[in-house]
Amino acid sequence: MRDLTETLRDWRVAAVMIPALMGAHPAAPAAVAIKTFQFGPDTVVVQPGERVEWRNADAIEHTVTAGVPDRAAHAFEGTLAGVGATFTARFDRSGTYPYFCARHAFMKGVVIVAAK
Ligand SMILES: [Cu+2]
Repeated sequence: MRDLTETLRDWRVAAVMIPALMGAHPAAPAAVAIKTFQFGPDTVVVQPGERVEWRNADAIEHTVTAGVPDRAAHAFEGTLAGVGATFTARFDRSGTYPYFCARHAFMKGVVIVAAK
């Protein structure tokens, strides 16, 4: 015969599992590597509400700065100090979001947010 503790434990497991099975967890962020002074890929396409994560593979500081050089938009801005540093931004509205590195203005990328 099952005791109360066992029944309660099963309910807790169900409470954790059901949202997971229903897809309640957000999608993993789209990944952009920053390596040898390049954003790779330099163009990512996500759906509204999704996130992009940049990860620095260089031993120097880069930034992910919204806008274009000399016209930073500041809608998102991350400073990635060295190897392994990450920055994540969530994009809720459809549109085209150019960005660049404020330390090395030749480094450019774009996030395209479009509903499927
Ligand atoms: Cu840079």
